Amino acid sequence: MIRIDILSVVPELLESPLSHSIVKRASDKGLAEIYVHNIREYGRGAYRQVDDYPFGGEAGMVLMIEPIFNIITKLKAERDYDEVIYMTPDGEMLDQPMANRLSCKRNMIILCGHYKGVDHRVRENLVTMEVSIGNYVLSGGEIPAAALVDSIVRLIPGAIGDEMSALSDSFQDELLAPPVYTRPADFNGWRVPDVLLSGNPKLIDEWRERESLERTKKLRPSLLKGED
Ligand code: 6GU
Repeated sequence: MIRIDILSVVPELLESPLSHSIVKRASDKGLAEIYVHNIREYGRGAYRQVDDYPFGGEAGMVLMIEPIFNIITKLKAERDYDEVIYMTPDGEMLDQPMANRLSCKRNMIILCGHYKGVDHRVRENLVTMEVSIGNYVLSGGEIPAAALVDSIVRLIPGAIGDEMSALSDSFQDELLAPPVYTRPADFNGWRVPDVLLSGNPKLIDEWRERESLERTKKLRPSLLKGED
């Protein structure tokens, strides 16, 4: 059982990705417990203030340390956490080996930034790991957190119907997955490769391996050189 606590000022952004498909199935089966906490509920005063102007002056608002400290402290009093992850474009890039590693953890907190980010003391004192999903900027950490959680949860044994299928994903063996086709075998003259209709498992396996290698060479040569 893996437990993930996600902290956000816009929890609504996380609702749909966590309540459908494989992530939902894993939750329903009790393979993963995923909770979304609204940081605003931990804000101070009648307005539940969670952000403020940056010291030194600059445009944009910064998430305050106090509400985040309070929620993390409360969660840590209830159980031990293996990681407190902050989603940020300057973090370590999410890739398949990172997802594999994190899928073996028990309890994780994922903090989503928003606006200009969080008070840096959160990162210096509370966060154990910083994760980015790519070299581009999104408006907040929620969509990246949803991507991270999906990449982790789908690897938990039992989350995917056919347990083999996560292992045959692209990247899992540093190769892209081969093409797949389904009926009809001929759509207006666009035909499925004959070998897939041959019924010969050995030929089909060989074709898939060859396609994987060729697609990787063409589309992601850096994977073959071990650069990614
Ligand atoms: Cl983790 N957060 C934001 N705001 N933008 C991103 C990102 C994270 N990863 C790539 N872009």
